[in-house]
Amino acid sequence: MGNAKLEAWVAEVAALCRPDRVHWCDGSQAEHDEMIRLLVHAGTATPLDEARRPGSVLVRSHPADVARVEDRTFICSARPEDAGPTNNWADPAEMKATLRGLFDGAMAGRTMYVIPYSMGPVGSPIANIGVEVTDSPYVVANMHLMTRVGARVLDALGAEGEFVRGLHSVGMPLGPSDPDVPWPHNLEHKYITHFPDTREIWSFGSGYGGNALLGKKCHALRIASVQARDEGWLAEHMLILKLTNPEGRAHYITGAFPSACGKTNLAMLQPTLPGWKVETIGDDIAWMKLDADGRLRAINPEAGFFGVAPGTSMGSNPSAIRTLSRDVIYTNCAVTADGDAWWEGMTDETPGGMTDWLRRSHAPGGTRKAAHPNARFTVAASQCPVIAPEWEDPEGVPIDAILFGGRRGSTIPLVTEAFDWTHGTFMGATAGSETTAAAVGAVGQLRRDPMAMLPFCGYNMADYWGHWLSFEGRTQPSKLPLVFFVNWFRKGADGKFLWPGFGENSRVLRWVAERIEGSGEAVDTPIGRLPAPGALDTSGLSLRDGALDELLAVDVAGWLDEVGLIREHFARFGDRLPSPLADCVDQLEARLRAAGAPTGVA
Ligand code: SAT
Ligand code: MN
Repeated sequence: MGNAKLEAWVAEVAALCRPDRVHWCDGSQAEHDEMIRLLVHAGTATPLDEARRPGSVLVRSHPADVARVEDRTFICSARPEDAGPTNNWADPAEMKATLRGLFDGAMAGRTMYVIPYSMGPVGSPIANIGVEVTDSPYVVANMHLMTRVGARVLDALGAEGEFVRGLHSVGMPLGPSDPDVPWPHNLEHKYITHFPDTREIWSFGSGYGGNALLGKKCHALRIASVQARDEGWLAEHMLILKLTNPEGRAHYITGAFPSACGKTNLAMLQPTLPGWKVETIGDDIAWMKLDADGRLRAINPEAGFFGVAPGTSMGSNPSAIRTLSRDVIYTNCAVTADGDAWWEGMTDETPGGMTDWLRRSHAPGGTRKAAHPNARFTVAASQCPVIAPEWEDPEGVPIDAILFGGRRGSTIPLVTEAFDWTHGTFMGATAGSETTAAAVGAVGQLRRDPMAMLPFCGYNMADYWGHWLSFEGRTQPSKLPLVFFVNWFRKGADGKFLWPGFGENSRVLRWVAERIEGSGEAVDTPIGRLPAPGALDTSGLSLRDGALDELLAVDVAGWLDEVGLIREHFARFGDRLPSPLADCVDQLEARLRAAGAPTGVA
């Protein structure tokens, strides 16, 4: 028996978009193979060498459609203040009228695919169902890998179940004699729109990544953050990892970092500390609910990785490289003369005879990059050699610690523990990071990216902080995870990174685990708890002279500047700012002034 609401909605969007055909996706291998065949036939995808990368293709997008478009992303809640100052707001009725005009006949000459998907293991109490309707076989093939698609989802939905409605079109209808192009999209009109009150997503004009794979940022973060607010849980831009110490005791840790700041690398980290082990639960999104015992349990709502390719190598992330051995969709990478994918940082030497992501022949040694900086791989998480056995546990895993972080060249120490949940929320709310190529726009500029959710929070960010703060009253505070702020990207006066990062980050994870267990030593400082001298395991690590002191010092002058920036950031939210956060910044400043004053003590 079908779901009448789903059938009615599909009929309605088909009448609006007027595709040539409607195809209900079953998520089968045969269907996936057919999508890949269509992409190759259309010139969108090129098969890679079957011996080197079995079952894998390289897709090249249009150069004007390579990343999320934040300035074309809208939250269409009833009132502008519901979306808040960090989102683009549009009136829902007006936006619907605009979109209906754009979607009218938008799928002519194309097939409309109906993709029933589950975010999270099918049937998990934390999972949620969505249906994406799209005219892009590239989207279908990616959704096959990134979500759970097919008949079992419709079974779980049942006759009465509710689902998030996602309508997507590349926005390029074809007349009867129009030839298709390799990467159909709409140069003039791009809209990534969310209607949180009705749990709808309408996305027009882009075929790339988070603009088009609607289960990911649009559903699992922007719509889900609103559902989570309404229902008392958390939908976060976080990796989830399992850390096991040499004695076999395991802890689960989440980490919120902006796009392209190393979430995938941290989730798959190979510890340099002997006997320690990291296994992956997720690399981008965590949904967390309080269980009957009052602990936060997390699932990874996704089934695959849509990871940044550049910089991924056997040195930086060997587990990712092994994950990518077969059945991968590469997007905007270069292709080598022998039919393999390549990107900057994959190998020390740039191979000769490559074709770049724009199909030009690539000369090594030039300044031109062979792969786009936001080139991506799409691959099933089950292929990851360090995926944790419990990664699909429908109950989720209990979270012991939350890490916030960003790319900060100065001021912010390697690791700082929050005094308590409220202070941890303050740390997340004030996180700053230098921008990356994951979104269209300038790269390397400092912006506040609270909880790494700046582009992904579906409602007023100040209310979202209030929601975070509310967890202290929803359970015993001692059952909540510890909160830390980490910064792998600190630079010295010479502009070089002070910390080696990657596998060496296990030293920070070790201290986090010891803090969870109550054995690790910390000192209270004005900004939070820092590792006590000697508490961070640096055995066998060669750092430059003074680097560790710099990484773990409180730069009072730098922090007083930071306080000014935090005040500016908070001022954007007016009286919507929760008062505990205003108190936190006052207290931080008072502690810094006391420490900085000649007679003061830290
Ligand atoms: O393009 S995505 O939004 O899916 C990836 C990212 O920016 O994190
Ligand atoms: Mn992300």
